[in-house]
Amino acid sequence: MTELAPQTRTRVAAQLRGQRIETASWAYGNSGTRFKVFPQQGVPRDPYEKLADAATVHRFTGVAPTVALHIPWDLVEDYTDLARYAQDLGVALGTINANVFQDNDYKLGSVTNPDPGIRRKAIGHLLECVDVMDRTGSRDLKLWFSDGTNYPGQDDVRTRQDRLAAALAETYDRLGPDQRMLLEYKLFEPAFYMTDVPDWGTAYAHCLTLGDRAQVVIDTGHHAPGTNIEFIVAFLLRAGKLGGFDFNSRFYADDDLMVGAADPFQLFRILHEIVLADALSDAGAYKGIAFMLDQCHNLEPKIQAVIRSVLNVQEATAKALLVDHAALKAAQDAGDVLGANEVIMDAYHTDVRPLLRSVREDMGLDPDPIGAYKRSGYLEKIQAERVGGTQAGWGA
Ligand code: LRH
Ligand code: MN
Ligand code: MN
Repeated sequence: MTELAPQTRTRVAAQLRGQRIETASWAYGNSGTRFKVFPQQGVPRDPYEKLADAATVHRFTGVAPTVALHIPWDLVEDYTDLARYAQDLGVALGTINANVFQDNDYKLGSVTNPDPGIRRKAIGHLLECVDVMDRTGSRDLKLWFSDGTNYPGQDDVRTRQDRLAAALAETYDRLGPDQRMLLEYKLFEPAFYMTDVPDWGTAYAHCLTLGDRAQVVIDTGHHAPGTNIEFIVAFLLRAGKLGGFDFNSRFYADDDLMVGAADPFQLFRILHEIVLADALSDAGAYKGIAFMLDQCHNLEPKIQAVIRSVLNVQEATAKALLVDHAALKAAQDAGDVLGANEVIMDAYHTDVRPLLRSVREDMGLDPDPIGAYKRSGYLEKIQAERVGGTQAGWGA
């Protein structure tokens, strides 16, 4: 790496130290495809053990202090106790993800179901999730609906939108003043003909109607191939409606692979828009973006994969922070197409790993989180300890 100017290093290092990435409880459990779940030894048997794994990721990376929960996958008797346990481990409970997609009743939809009784049940779950947030101190409720239809004519599109709007409004009204609703969209799957919240435009329109505390969440795996995701990021930032990310990688559909694995350049382009809008942390001009990982590690060792993902986000962020904004603006204003592109590519091609190693040393961490994790013996310990019981994971 060419030497960074001392002021640049200081500025970039401070922002990297302040970065926060939320990991997902379900990334630590067993998962797979609809064809097979390959179990791994040592995976958590309950939400408490998931927190212990998440705390391990934070211990080695220093930038992953919160854990997202999925209800009812992370069902416990006492959420106040779970929050206290998290605190003892040095982490906190983060986003609460509702789940209205795994009950037989939801075959024809949850909040958009033609049956009012089933819609009531689904809304009841969303309201219960806000009760959980009150106990865990979580700021964000994340809603993803698998609702949709498989065949033209199966149900009325506009009526379903009315039902969705009513459910969202009732849930939004239940939120406390410091709580937010994040609405996630997804192009298709499990519905194959029409999805009720298929894209950012639909999510944005509902959030606009609801109010300031309703914002859109972008899951990077939820678009048609070739979609310009960083455009969506820029548009929503400008509108004040970007609430967060579910980061992951995809080669084909919603693959939920490690973020930055399939297309590190795309991750960089997304983070470039974030940095341009001064939205990287709550210390910046645009506050409140939740940077979450929504991934499933089917083959690879889970904790190590989550650490790798955190490092991938850090590397893309460091590169985005190195873009010379003054040079970029000068090239743009001069209509210098290639010059402007070169500014972006220069930053992208910088090897930021030495910088990140030194940032970790400044934070009192091992400069090599994966090596340190492997040497720690944590995996061997949980493999020996966590025998028997039900292994919790995606869908458990
Ligand atoms: C849907 C989704 C949504 C769910 C998660 C498990 O594909 O991205 O965020 O909560 O997967
Ligand atoms: Mn998601
Ligand atoms: Mn998904």
